[in-house]
Amino acid sequence: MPILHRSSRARAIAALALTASTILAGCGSDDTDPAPATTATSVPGPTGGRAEPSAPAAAAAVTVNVDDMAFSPGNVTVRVGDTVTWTFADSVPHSVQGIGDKAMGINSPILTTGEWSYTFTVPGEYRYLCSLHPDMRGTVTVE
Ligand SMILES: [Cu+2]
Repeated sequence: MPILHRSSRARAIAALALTASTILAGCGSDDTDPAPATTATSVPGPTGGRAEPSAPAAAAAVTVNVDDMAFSPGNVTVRVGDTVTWTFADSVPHSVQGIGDKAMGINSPILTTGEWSYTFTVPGEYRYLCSLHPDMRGTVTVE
């Protein structure tokens, strides 16, 4: 028992000493350079690679025309991070509405003119239709 007491007390003293030295070191570096260390940790690795969805360099814009009661091209293939823009130019209004849970975010207003964009961040196949003309369908494949 006394041995245990002694060792735990020694441990406590050691912990105190560590804490004290840490505080001292902290105080000392507060005046000098804590900011550069923080900045260094937040810098992302330069070798991101293709798997990084946040790499904006490869992002592309793809346009789908909404005209003559059809989406054209009806099937487009994009890469993660790419934005698809639907351009509405028909004499009747249309919309772009995703099919299924996965495509829930694809949900444009009903438009006759103008455009609507959606950026794809998750790979997969996204099917969509026009809510007013369900025969109008298209697919976006995200690689
Ligand atoms: Cu339509």
